[in-house]
Amino acid sequence: MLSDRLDPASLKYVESRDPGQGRLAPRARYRSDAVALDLDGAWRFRLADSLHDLTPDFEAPDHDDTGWERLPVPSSWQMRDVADAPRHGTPAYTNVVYPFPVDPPRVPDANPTGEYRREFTLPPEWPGTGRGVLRFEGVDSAFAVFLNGVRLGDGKGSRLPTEFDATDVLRPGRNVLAVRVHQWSAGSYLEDQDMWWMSGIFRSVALLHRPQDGVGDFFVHADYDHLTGEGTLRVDADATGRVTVPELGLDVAVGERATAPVGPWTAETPRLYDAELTTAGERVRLRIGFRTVTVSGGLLRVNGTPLLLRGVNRHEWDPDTGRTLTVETMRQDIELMKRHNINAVRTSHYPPDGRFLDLCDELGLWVVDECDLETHGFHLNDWRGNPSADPAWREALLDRMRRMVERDKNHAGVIMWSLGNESGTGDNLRAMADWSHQRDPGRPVHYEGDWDSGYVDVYSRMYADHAETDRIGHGTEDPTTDPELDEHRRSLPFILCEYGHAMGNGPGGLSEYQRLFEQHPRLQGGFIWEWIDHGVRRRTPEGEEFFAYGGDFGEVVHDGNFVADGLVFPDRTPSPGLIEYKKVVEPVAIRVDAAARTVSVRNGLDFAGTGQLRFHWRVEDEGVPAGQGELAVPVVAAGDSAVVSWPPELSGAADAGAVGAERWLTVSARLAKDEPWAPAGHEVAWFQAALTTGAPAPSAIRSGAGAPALRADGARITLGDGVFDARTGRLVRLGALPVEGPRLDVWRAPTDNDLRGRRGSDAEKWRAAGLDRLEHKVLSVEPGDTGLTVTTRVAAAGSDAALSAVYRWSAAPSGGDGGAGGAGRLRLTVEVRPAGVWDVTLPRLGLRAAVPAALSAVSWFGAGPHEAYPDTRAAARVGRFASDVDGLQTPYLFPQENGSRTDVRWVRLGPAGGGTGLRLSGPTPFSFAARPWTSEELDAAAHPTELVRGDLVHLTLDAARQGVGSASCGPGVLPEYRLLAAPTVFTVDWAAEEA
Ligand code: IPT
Repeated sequence: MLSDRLDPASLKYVESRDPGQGRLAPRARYRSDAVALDLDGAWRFRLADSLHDLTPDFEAPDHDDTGWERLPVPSSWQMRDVADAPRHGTPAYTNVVYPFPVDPPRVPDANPTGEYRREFTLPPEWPGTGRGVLRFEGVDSAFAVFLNGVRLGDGKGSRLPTEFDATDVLRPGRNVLAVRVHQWSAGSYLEDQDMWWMSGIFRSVALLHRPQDGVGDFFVHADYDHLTGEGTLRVDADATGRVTVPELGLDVAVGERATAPVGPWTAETPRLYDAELTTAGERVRLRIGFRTVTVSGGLLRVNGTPLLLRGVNRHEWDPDTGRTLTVETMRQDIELMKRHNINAVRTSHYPPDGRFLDLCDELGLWVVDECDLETHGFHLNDWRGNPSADPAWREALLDRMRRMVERDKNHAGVIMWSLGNESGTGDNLRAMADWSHQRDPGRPVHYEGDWDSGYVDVYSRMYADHAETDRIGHGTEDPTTDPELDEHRRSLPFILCEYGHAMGNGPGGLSEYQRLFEQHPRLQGGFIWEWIDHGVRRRTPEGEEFFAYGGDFGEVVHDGNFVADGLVFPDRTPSPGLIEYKKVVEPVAIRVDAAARTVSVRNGLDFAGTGQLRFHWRVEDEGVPAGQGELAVPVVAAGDSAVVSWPPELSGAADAGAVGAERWLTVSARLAKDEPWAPAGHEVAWFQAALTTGAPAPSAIRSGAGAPALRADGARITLGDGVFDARTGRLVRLGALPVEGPRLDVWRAPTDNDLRGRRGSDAEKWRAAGLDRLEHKVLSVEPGDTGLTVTTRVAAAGSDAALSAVYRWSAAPSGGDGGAGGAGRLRLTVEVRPAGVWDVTLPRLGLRAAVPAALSAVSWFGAGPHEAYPDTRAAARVGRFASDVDGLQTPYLFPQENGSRTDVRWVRLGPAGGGTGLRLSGPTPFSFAARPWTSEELDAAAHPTELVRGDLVHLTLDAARQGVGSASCGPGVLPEYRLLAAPTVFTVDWAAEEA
């Protein structure tokens, strides 16, 4: 029962649309010389299961809380001990669906409520005059604040600051602050972002002294005129004072305009000027970046120049602390982004911790700052009652917009305001846009959810496929639903605020998007969905770590691993998708003309020249270094190109003696000196050109004289080094190596992209066709004079469609024919021919085989070092690489096809310490994967910890693979990367080899 000493009316705010009572007007976040008391740290904490279970008088200064546990502030209470034994509920994940009945503004009776208490003493330097303000940077989702037993007010809007005036109740000595935080509130209806539901005081708390005659709020207007090179500064404030910019010799009154020649701020050249705003009572430190954002001539411009956004959507995430991040983690995110050629962030889908924006200003990222608003779950109820369209919610929505804009308005990096995400349509959104335009005409407004785009300044969409994006680029998109808006929308620049869904293996098709962005001026780039996998670090009872996703906490309603769709893993290890994106968006395009002996460099940056880069060349013969040096390239201005001739050393290396091996030239652009976000030598862009194609591979192994004869005796057939099972025709031994011989294989453990799709998933079709359960019928095993021919029919139960597979084995003469592994090389040529009706694509077309697990050391000459698939191929470079089998696995949170290396000329697997290994090579490059488990085991596992190493290494060797696409949310595999069943012949040579 509700404690009889608690007046139910005192809890009304929980289910009220009202954004808060007793709050101060929103204002900028800044640092000044005013005294501030950090209230982060260990607070006393008790979790009540519901409002019926609250502690009476918990706010009373003398309430005995000694029995309460201590919880860190900031944190989310569900993350407490989450790895082993969560103490206070658990995180719960849903994407769109509300995890409670949709009955706004009411929320469930089971409303976990945290009771927080802490004491503090005013520091000796606390002045006797002025005011005291309690500032909460973020509390999820509604809260009431009591100081010394007095209620100061309440608030909502989890990812936005709230301030209360504490002056009248502050005491010189001991003060007791008590905060009640509710998991669910009316505000929860506005916070249906695709992420874990978590609660608590998850951002910092401070008591700020507000001096008499101090600064309240101020707005820095710092424009840049690209025609004159002049900056214009005007700082508006609600106090009189002066603004000084020593470096510019500026000293002006608040509200007064001043101009000076300045270096502009851009994400590529994040020039900030230290400045000070001084009033009679306070000195505020400013960092000013001069830049002007406009939409003009149909383009989004900064300082007159149209931008190309190479962006990501960033949620705040840490696998151990959830949405509470340290400033080091924020910096790490930005450094990682900058190192991967990312130049823009959309703060999906709420304003980030303010310190993140300080760092974006400092290190240089374009920011689309998004309001804490998403009502996506109303979509599942046909948008009935959507707060965006209900006047009763107008104030709540406007309040959120105001609080974001007021907090973040002084950041040079913020170039657009976003109203929120996936909140349908409605006049409240228009009201937010109108307010923003009036308050800050200097920043365009973004919102994706209203495709008619009546009140926004850019046309924004998510997951539009390549064909539609191309039409938008041409300006030939379908008209708006409201014909009156069509002209307006056609005049707008276009961005893909989400694309390239980075869930699991992928996303595929990024290069094709980038080509469109580069081709059509109207397409100003986009933001990959998303930066990081929101996996929660947990441990199995055996102590093995894994990253949990939706459902792992027993949630009744959840969206599984859809929360794991980032370019970095939860621990911020880059995924192959990030490496691919880095290459696809590299800002400098290097090309080689081997015939003309030149290198061309095109600078794709929007502002900066290539002065910070040094160019370097390297020649390799079959991956072995054969020369390197610097390449003198003049500074290329943004948008310009230069062509330079090869230096004599490079020509020399290119011409050096006939090698009989493939010779490749790699040219790379690297940082000339340390930058704040990466050390000197960091590679920004690269290009490879083949200088020779190598010696032609032997097209056939000679038969006849010298070729080892085939011997058939009973159960075994021997051919050269190979021993075959006479009934199945499968290779069982190669020299001293036991082998589970190759056989046709088309299955892959479906990727997240295979498993989903707008028009049914590929994986469903594949399973329906039985591709995961093909049976191999041996039709004949025919030993011949010089070889063995095995004819099979491969088909699934219930189907008359089949793949006919004929395996032709031949042997190299002992002593070798010059090819590697000549001691006993076997050549296998496989002829595959589809029979019957094949109306599904194939995941892959190739072979599977297995060798003892001791063969764990892998080296290859081919593309690498990362996995690469036909449509995620841009970042893989040709070279010689080595790894152990474990290192070849990509640990996607949900196990799936991964780790396949492409364009492989040869691969060797051997024992770690040396000894007999297996060498596979072919006249045409192939792809390979080597795993401690089979594709079927990979397919069956839900977490990497469920995969068990056996005593074999399982190999897949592919002549062809289907691409991966981005169908988990977005377009599937592009037609050119779909793999159709077709007659195919491929050859792989097998040799046991000493190393
Ligand atoms: C889109 C959401 O904006 C984003 O938050 C995320 O959920 C993403 O999808 C998928 O991971 S909305 C979707 C209906 C396109």
